[in-house]
Amino acid sequence: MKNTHHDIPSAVVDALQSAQRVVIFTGAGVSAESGIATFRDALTGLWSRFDAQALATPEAFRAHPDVVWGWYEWRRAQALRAAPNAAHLAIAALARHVPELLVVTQNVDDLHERAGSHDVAHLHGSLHAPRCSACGTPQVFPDALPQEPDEGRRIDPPACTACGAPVRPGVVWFGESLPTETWITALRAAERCDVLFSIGTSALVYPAAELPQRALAAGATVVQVNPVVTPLDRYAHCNLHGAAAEVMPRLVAAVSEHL
Ligand code: BV8
Ligand code: ZN
Repeated sequence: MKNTHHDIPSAVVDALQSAQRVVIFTGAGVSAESGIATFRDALTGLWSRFDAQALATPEAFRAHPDVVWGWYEWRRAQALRAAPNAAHLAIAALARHVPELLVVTQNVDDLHERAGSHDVAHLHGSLHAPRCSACGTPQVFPDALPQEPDEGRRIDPPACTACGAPVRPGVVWFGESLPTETWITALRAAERCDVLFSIGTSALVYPAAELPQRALAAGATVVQVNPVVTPLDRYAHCNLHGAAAEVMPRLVAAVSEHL
């Protein structure tokens, strides 16, 4: 049941039909068709001289708070302007055909929620949950940005409403631990599920990239959706090489036809 391009293999449909528990593991590729640059493409303009992995770190925020805060505010503005795409909507629809479905995302946008997914675990935090870098107090920002940050704009982070220290994005940076509760929930779901989909992720960032391996080890069917080959291709039961916004609606159509 290896690589297919356009039709959905019946074995995938059958696995979904008989599944009690499904995990949908997503990365930046699922938001690509909403116009949100994937992590590596998000470095344009001023940030092009930085490497994403170098910029998404506590050290970079300490050294260049205005560059890092400007980058995240530009990404937050992108996310606020974006709309869920057919992949997000199909994933939300799939939950209606499966007894238990959990979305585990590495993305920091809220497009899964806006598409109607209810159970979403954010392994790497959210652009929409800024907090104080010192006392951790959550900061509430108006959704409409004060000014549309253009690419490369440096913006000084605001001061914490409680202690005055710089506010930071509510995301997990490289070198930072994932939120413990969320990680345990994701790990348990991967080890108990019947089917795990890995959609739009380069499967390079750990520990998140461990989830498909944990599901495989526990005997689940693992299906990957990605236009390109990733390190997961050789382990997945099926690799659907296509864009998520094309593949996922066809998959949900196939599942609902057979019901
Ligand atoms: C931790 C939030 C330690 C921030 C992110 C050496 C070996 C192994 C591990 C390490 C190592 N050195 C360091 C590490 C650890 C490190 C790590 O894994 N580094 C990697 C790069 C080697 N991990 C960490 O630091 C993690 N923490 O380990 O803590 C620790 C332990 C205990 C106690 C204390 C500390 C924290 C990692 C979290 C980092 N934060 N995001 C932000 O968003 O700014 S990760 C970030 O990069 C994204 O969230 C994403 O997960 C990841 C990759 O970004 P992209 O490539 O853009 O996105 P993605 O991977 O999803 O790829 C896009 C894919 O979509 C592509 O495959 C593309 O083909 C596909 N696609 C494109 N279009 C479509 C599509 N697919 C479908 N349809 C389409 N239309
Ligand atoms: Zn504070």
